[in-house]
Amino acid sequence: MKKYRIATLFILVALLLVACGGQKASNVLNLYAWSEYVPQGLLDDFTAQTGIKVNYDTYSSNEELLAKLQAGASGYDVIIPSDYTVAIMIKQGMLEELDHSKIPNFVNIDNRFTNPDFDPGDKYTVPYQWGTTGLMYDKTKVPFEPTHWADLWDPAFANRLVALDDGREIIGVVLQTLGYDKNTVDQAQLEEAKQKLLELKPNIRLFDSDSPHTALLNGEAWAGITWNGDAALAFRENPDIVYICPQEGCGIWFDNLAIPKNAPHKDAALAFINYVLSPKASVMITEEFPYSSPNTAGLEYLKTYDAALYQSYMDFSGTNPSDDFLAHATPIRDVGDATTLYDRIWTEIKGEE
Ligand code: SPD
Repeated sequence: MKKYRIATLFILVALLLVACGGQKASNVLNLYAWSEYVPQGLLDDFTAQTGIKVNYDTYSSNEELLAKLQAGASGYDVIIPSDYTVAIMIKQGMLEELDHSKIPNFVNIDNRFTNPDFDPGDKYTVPYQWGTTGLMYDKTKVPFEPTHWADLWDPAFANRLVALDDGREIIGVVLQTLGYDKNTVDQAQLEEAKQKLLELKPNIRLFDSDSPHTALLNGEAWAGITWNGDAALAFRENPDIVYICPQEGCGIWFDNLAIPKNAPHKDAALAFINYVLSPKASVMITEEFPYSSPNTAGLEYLKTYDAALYQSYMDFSGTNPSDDFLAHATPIRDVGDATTLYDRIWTEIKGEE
């Protein structure tokens, strides 16, 4: 009789496992994402809804993310790479294909941001936030109104600039200042950019990609090369902050949710990605980290949830850039083997600190 009961129990457990696809549902998710980018409230709400605990580990650049995964870090379930890094990761087989049947909230994404050139068919990624890389300044501090990147070389900015701690972004800005393609692979142009960047260094007080707006707000810096979301955060605190796309052209980028190859908790990763694409999560993101949102349903929800916040999102050049603003915005691209050249130049520039 006892043997019979054990056998029955064994069969029941086996049936349950088959019903669950042969795997136990994950109760943990390891997120590796940009610092200052995913609200803690969002993570807590996801945990409350699903019982899945989220561990949030951070990076400050695409290069840091890529290097860590290429070095073999394997415990992560969800990452947020930008456009050109997605292209590299797809090329190197570093991403899992997404099961779109588990991401019904994908319909919330504005179709201007689906099927991007770096991931045709949205096979590996879904949009998280997008934005620009522009020039932010405090109009009460700067001695003249900057309109060009070239203005940042003015001695009036000595030790008064904050710059992103991001080689591709900053070398890209210098290439744009020189009138070159920001994705050039021409060695002579890159060497010239390095010299030009060395000339800017006396004006750079600090490199900071995590919270560059802090230096503007506390008066340490008067202007900076920064992402739109940092400018929006600064503008919320201080309406004298201005954010422009300089006449040589600014940057444009698209950050995306993705699952690294062999992620240990793929079911939790898909549940998380679907949750992040919900209108509620989208509003939490825009409230705390106001980059530009690709989520139409989220922006629609924001209108009724917080009309004042929606209006400030719509009115600010950083969050809702006009066509004019974007006319000369250029994305960073995968430059293949020339990446090592960009990396070397950046290391040498930083080594000068
Ligand atoms: N603090 C989060 C910043 C995220 C910015 N991602 C943009 C990368 C563009 N190269």
